Amino acid sequence: STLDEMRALRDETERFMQRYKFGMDEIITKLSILREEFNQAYAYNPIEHISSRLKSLDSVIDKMRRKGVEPSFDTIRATVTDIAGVRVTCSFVSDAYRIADLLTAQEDVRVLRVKDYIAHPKANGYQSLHLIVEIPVYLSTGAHPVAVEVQIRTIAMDFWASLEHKIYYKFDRQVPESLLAQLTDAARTAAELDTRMERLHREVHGLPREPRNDGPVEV
Ligand code: 0O2
Repeated sequence: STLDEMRALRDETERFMQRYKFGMDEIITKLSILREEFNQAYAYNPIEHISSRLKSLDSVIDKMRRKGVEPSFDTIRATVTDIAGVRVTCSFVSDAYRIADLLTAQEDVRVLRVKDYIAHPKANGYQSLHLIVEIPVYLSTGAHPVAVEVQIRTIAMDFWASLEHKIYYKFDRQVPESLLAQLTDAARTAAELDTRMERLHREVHGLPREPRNDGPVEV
């Protein structure tokens, strides 16, 4: 009956979304372990904060519409790689790359895509290191690979991005020119603060003035 079909679809949707939640949980555990271990081993904390969110089904469908793709479980799986999202806030830019390196070096983590908006900021000034990774989730039916988007950024980048995000939605994606210019300018100030803070930190710890620069660059 139609009712049975509706129930079946509901159950399939729940199963579909649940896998992303599990993938997110796996990544959060990995990051939390790194964070705790760093604290114990080096009395140093490269991670300030970890947050996560599961994209709502509504936002997933909106995104599919914007991309002009007909939503189905298969097309969503193939096109929306940020259903599971984990955000890592670090104090310093070098920590962002260090966390990315440590996570992607793990055997069960497969890198699908790297978007380095730190080395190559977006036109509006947005900076962040995005990793789309795939991780196996072990269910009663076996291992299922799940894509998780990991956004790694500094506190300054995060501060900027959260305000920009609010403004973007307040103006329904049509931000007035003058505000855009001020935002881009503020992004420059944030990037400059990051550079100064990193220098200070390195000076205090007797490290070379410039950090190594061999992080991911693909955009
Ligand atoms: P929300 O509301 O945060 O979920 P692609 O995946 O390649 O088709 P997409 O999704 O634009 O294209 O990829 P990208 O550029 O990596 O952006 C993914 C996410 O990064 C966004 O998710 C935002 O969270 C964040 N982001 C990207 N650009 C900006 C920006 O200019 N400002 C801010 N504040 N955040 C940004 P969503 O789904 O677009 O939005």
